[in-house]
Amino acid sequence: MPVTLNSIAQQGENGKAMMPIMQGVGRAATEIAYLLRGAVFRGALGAAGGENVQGEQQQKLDVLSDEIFLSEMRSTGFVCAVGSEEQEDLQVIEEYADADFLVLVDPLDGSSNLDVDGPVGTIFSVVRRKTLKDQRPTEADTLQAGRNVIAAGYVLYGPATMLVCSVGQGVHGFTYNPNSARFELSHPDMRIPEKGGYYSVNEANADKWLDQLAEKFAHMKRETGLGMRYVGSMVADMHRTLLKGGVFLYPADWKNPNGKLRLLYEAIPMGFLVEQAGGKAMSRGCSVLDIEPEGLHQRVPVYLGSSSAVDMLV
Ligand code: AFP
Repeated sequence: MPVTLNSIAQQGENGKAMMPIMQGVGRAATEIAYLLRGAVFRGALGAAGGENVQGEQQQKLDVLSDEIFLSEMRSTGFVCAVGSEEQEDLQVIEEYADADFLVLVDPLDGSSNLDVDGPVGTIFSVVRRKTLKDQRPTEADTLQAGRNVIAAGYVLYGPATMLVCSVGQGVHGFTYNPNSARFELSHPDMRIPEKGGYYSVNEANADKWLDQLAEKFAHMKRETGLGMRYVGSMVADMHRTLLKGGVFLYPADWKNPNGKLRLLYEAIPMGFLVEQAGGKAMSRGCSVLDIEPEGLHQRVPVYLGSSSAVDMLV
């Protein structure tokens, strides 16, 4: 009998809620994967015509994936609000505004890869609300350090669709089986190898890096002998880093003094997974999970991966 999402989601004290939430993520993943496969035939590729709150051009598929994810979180009955990279404000789910959990999501990360049929992903995390149940959830509920995260994960839309997640008891990878129409456990207890693997960074920015990174980076390359891979889609680059080892980084540079990646939507969920897989997740001088968020769309430099490689860079 294949091990399905529920058996992992139910571990821990929030199991009753994490089962429907993880199932909701699984349904959203299946719908988004289907949408991506047929996008070119339905005129769904290309720009939507608007910008998201970061001033980045939204793709039609960004907008559609965001709608799918919100709708699936609504259907769980356990989520009072969703914070999305594609939305300026918190989306309160009015019917369940007294529910205990909030979900933060980047519905379609790496969407600039869509034009070249490259891999993209969905990244999410779950926190418990801070406001009382009879109050309306607010942005303050989402501004919680990564140490408060209850569950996090990502979906990788690659040759197979994979859902990799953790409820704080290790990291487990599920692959969508089209025959059973289920996510089945394919990569139990993922651990980042301490040695080997690749470094993954947009090295074209090296001459602009801050924090004396260029010297530390050259040292790390010499000491570790790591090979190099970079897709430019965080989920794909992090999935490889989790499986093969090495380090993924998006550091600060003089054009992006806080790096490019969003604390709540990218850094914290991935940092949570990396620490659960035995690796290290650092920003400037501290763990990504110890940063107290100040805004929904805040950016931070990130260094994620095998401890020894990360240590040489921070
Ligand atoms: P897009 O969603 O605009 O493609 O950005 C993807 C991303 O946020 C993240 O997935 C990548 O790791 C990073 O940006 C790549 O950024 P560069 O293109 O600057 O290397």
